[in-house]
Amino acid sequence: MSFELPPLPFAENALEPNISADTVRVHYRKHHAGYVKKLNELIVGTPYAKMDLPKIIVESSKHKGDEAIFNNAGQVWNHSFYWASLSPNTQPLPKGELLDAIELSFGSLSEFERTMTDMAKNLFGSGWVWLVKNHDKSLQLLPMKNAGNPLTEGLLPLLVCDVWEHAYYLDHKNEREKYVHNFWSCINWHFVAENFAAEKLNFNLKQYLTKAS
Ligand code: MN3
Repeated sequence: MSFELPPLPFAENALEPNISADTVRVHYRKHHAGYVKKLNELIVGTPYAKMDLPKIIVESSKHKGDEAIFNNAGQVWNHSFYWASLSPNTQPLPKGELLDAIELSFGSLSEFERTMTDMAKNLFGSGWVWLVKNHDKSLQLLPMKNAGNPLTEGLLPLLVCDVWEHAYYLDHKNEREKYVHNFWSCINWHFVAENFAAEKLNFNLKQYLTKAS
C-alpha cells in the first residue's frame, strides 16, 4: 500500500490575500508532497505498509526507532487536516453547540482567538497548534512540536494551525504573528463544527486523509 498526495481542497490562489498562491504552492507541492514520498519509501517492507495513516501515526509513536516514520506519517496527516481547516470563503462564525463549548472552555470566542494566537506565536521552533475535543467534550488548545498529532493522545482534533516556518516565510519572513492573524480569516468553521459534532474521526474525513492504493 502506498499513500497519494490528497488533492488540495481549493485552488492554490484561493486563500489570497490572506495566504499567497506562492506559499500554498510550495507548501503543498514541495513540503506536503515531500512527506508523502518519504513516508512511502520508509514503510516499504514494514508492518506499517498494511496500516492506514491514523494507525501508522499511533503505532509508530509508541516505538523507539520509528521516529522517521512517525514524523512523515504525522506530517502527511497534519497537512491534509490543515488544508481542510482552511476555507477560501468567508465563513459564518461558530454558533450553537460549538460556540457554547468554546465559551465554556475559553470564556469567549475572542479569548479563544487570543489564546490560540499566543500559543502559535510562542511555540518554539516548528510545530502545530491544535484545537481538540477532550473525552468529557470540553475543548483544549494543544501546542505540539514537530509532527505532533493529538491522535497519539486519543484526542479528537477539530482545527489546526501549522506554525512551521514554511507556512509563512515567503509571505511574512520571520513574522509568524502576521500569518496567524491571517489564518484566522481563513478558518473553515464548518469543518470545525462537523468535527466537533462527530464522536470519532468521521468516515469522509478518514477517506479524504488516507487515499491509499
Ligand atoms: Mn507545513
